[in-house]
Order: sequence, then C-alpha cells, then structure tokens
Amino acid sequence: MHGSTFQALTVETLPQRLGPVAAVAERVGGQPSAWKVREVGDGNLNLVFIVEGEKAAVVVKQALPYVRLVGDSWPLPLKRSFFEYHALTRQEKRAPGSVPAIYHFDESQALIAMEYLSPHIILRRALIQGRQLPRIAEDLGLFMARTLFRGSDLHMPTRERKADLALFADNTELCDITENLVFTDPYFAAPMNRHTPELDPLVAELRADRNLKVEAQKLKHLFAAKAETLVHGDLHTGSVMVTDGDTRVIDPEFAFYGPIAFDVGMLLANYWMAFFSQRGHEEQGSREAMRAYLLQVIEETWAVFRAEFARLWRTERTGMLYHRSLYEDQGDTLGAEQALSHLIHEVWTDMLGFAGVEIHRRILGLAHNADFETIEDTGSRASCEGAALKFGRHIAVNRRHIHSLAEINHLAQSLDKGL
Ligand code: SR1
Ligand code: MG
Repeated sequence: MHGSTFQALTVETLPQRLGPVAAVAERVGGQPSAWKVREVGDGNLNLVFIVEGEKAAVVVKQALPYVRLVGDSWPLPLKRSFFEYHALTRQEKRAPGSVPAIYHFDESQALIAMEYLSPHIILRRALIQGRQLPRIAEDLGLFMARTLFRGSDLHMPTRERKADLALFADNTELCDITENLVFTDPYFAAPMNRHTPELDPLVAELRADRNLKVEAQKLKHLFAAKAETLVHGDLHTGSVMVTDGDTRVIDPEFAFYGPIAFDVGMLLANYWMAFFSQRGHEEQGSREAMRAYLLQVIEETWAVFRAEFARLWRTERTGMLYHRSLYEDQGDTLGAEQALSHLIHEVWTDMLGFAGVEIHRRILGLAHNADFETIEDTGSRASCEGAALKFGRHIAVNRRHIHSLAEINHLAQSLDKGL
C-alpha cells in the first residue's frame, strides 16, 4: 500500500489491503480472508480496528481526512498520523515500555499497526466504573518526567532538539484545535459549544469573568510560544490504557514542542474531573473511597513527576541549558538545585492554569468527556459539573498563590459537597 492514494479502510477491505503487509500478516497469522476485524474507534478523530487471526491480534489505527466527531465539514490533514508515529517512537525511547509497540507505519494511508493491548481498558472507563488502579500514579508520573525532560534542551543535543522542533512545528492543525477548543471557545458562545442547560447562570458568570478570560489567554500564549519539549499534547484519561499491573499511553497525534506543564496539567485536570463526577455515579455512598483514591493519585502523580524530574536533572542534564560547567563543575551544586527548584515552581504554576482551562473546555466546549456525559440525570450532572467549573476557575486564576495540592484538594472536597 506504500505510496498509494489514501483510501479509508473498512472492516471488509482491511484483510485484502493489509494481507500483503508482512509485518502485519505474519503477526496476525492465517489467511487474511479468515481474519476477524472489528472497528472499535470511539474517539473524536480516527478509525481504530482490532484484527484477529490464528496467531494474535493487532490494532490498526487510521486517520480520516476530517474530524470524525463532526463529519467532513471539518477537514483535518492525514499527516497527524505521521506525528503520532514519530511521537510514539520518541516516547518509547525516552520512557521504555510506556507506549504500544509499533509494527508498521504507512504514511500515505495515514495508518499505524500496533500492539493490541489486552486485557487493558481505557483509564477513563475504569475510573467511571469506580476501579482503583494501583499503578497509574507511579507509571504516569514517570512517563511525564522522562518524556518531558528527555525531549528538552535540558537533555538533548540542541541540534537534534531543533530538528525535532522543526519536524513537529508542522502539526499546525492539531495545535489549532487545542488553541481554539481549550483556550478560547469555552469563554464565549462559540457555535459548536454545548453545556448542560442547568448550568446557564454559572456559564454566563464565567464568560463575563474578566480575570478568567485574561488568564485563559495568557495560558494560550504560553501554549503557543513556550516550545520547551515534545509534549504528548492530549494526555487525558482517554489516552491511557490500563490493567492493574500495566499502564500504556496512546494517541499522541497532538504532539508538538510546547510547555512541560501542559501534559501534567491536562492529566491532573482529568483526575479532578473523575473526582467531581463520582457523585453522579454513586449509589448509597459507594464512591467515598474512590474519591479519596483520586485525590491521592493526584498528589502521588505530582510527587513522582517532581522526584523523577529532579533525578534526571541531577544525572542526565546533558543539554545546553543550565550547563554543569556553571554549577557542579565549579562545586556549586546548590546553584543547580536552586535553578531546579525555580523550574519546578514554574511548571507547578503553569500546570494549575492548564488544568483549570482543560476542566472548563470539557464542560463548556465541543469535546465533552464520558465522566460527566454518562450521568443521565441532568440535574445531578450539572451539580457535578458546576463544582468542577468553580474549581477550574479557582486554580486557573489563583495559580500563582496556590502552594500545595493538599490545599486545593481540600477545596475540591468542599465544592464536591456543595459547600
Ligand atoms: C475536534 S477534536 C476534539 C478533541 O478530541 C481530541 O481527543 C482532543 O482532546 C481534541 O481537543
Ligand atoms: Mg485522542
């Protein structure tokens, strides 16, 4: 299929089109005509097939030339598959074992064949079900620290980093989605927005909130201008697959050079939304332990991220920033520690801001999340969402004055109880 004109796969055409691709056929096994193919994509953008044969199953992900959620009225370039492939190969190198194995990439068909993760499920679904995953804080804290540190000028030879910066700079259309959907559209009545009707008064209040709108635009400015490292770009709980013993990050098609704090803020925002949504899934106080677990995951994720980032700072700071010749080589270890603590503080402050606007866009914008959407009673949904919106506003606007997760988790608990 290499070099041929793009054609979207179907369950019927996939065996005949991928049968000749040895990397897929040998792994799946048996006659392609006997393969069992299912389309399971439930994301906003792409086709995802599970292909099962005599020997094994493989996942085939294919980009479509438009946004699946909206339809062909919103064209979207196929090259996002190219960025996803290149991000996955870099993430595997920087955080081994954290992403699915790649078997085959076909650029003209915008198609990636990769490891079928089983019995994994999407983390978001597990959290909605009330499942407590024992590994996510550790695994995702390490994933973020390793990929974000090792993709930056703190670690990489700067020639290589600049080449990657140029490569990923072409992921314009996906950045444009985030720039509009996360930072701008939630704060005015943009045409594709929607929200639970009971939230009308609060939505009007937020859209008239000058401090919030200024902060959202400052964050957008950071997102667009702070090309610090290769970020995943869409690191929410729908981009993670889990079992009790394994955690894998998927779907980095939004990857680009952006702020270290972006991935961290987006992930923690999705844990906070999982927290606020629990009341809507609750039967007779059954989610009390789950709420405590989610707040603990947030604290532990940040602690693991910070500790691993500091370890890499001390042992792998080989890039052109904060060069050892200025610090350790002159016996000034404290100078390097001071610089590290300033950098971590900056990531902390920006992370809170990104988390706040991510919460807002999932309730006010186009792309909602299942945590809230699966709460059928709109009154109950609105009360969960309302608490989350107020929390998001607080952490975005006051991010420079917040000193600990304990402090804001306490606020989350009060808002969740309607206090
Ligand atoms: C039009 S795409 C909407 C959202 O889906 C993706 O998963 C990203 O989160 C994007 O913002
Ligand atoms: Mg995705």
